[in-house]
This record gives sequence, C-alpha cells and structure tokens, in this order.
Amino acid sequence: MTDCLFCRIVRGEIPARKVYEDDLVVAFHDIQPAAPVHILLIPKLHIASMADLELSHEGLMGHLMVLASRIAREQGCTDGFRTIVNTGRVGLQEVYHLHVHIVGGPQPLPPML
Ligand code: D5M
Repeated sequence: MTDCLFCRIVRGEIPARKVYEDDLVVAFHDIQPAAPVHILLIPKLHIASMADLELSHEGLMGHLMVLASRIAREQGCTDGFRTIVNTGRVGLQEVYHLHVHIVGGPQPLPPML
C-alpha cells in the first residue's frame, strides 16, 4: 500500500508527532484533535480496517490494545480514556489503515451515542 496516508507516516515520508514506536506499531498525535489527548495508534502492517482482520492478526491486535493502555497512561490519562476504532462506511472511517483513537483529557468526555 504505497500511497496509504498512514503507511507513508510509518515510512517517515509524512511528518507526524510520534509518541511511541516499536517494530510493530506507531503512535502519533491526531492532526485534528477532538480532545486534549488524542493519539492514533496504528499497526505498521497495512490492514485497511477492523473488517479485514484475520486470526493471524491476533497477536498484533493484542499488542495494540496493551499499548493503547500504556500510551494513554503516559499521556496523562490516569482517570480514564476512550478507545475508538471507526470501521468502514457506516463506522465513518476516513483513513483506511486500521487505527485506534486514544482520546482523553482532564474532563469527562461527552457521551458518544
Ligand atoms: O479518523 C482518521 C483520523 O486521522 C482523523 O481524526 C484525522 C486523522 N489524520 C488524518 N491525517 C492525519 C495526519 N497526517 N496526521 C495525523 N492524523 C491525521 P477515522 O477514524 O478514519 O475517521
């Protein structure tokens, strides 16, 4: 997926304010933050959306979830946070490279639904 926006961030072709990176994942600030803390956590592997997950991705997705918790804590979300994975047209997904939004801040977030 050479022209995927988030693949380009993974390759360093587009700048991003990274807060974490390892062999499997990258986390960076969302360009349009919806809250004081708004981080996107992505696998380096191009997976278009949650609808495309396979059993072989189990370990990678477990890694992603454990890191979401750690990154939220490191960003100061010690009293809770929200994790969101928008999926497909109905899920209002804009960027088709699987990503977990980590959203938080000092105040309670408004209800989603
Ligand atoms: O959300 C996609 C999210 O990706 C949305 O909150 C904006 C963010 N975005 C788009 N381009 C960038 C760059 N270049 N850096 C950081 N964040 C970005 P979705 O769940 O697909 O609706």
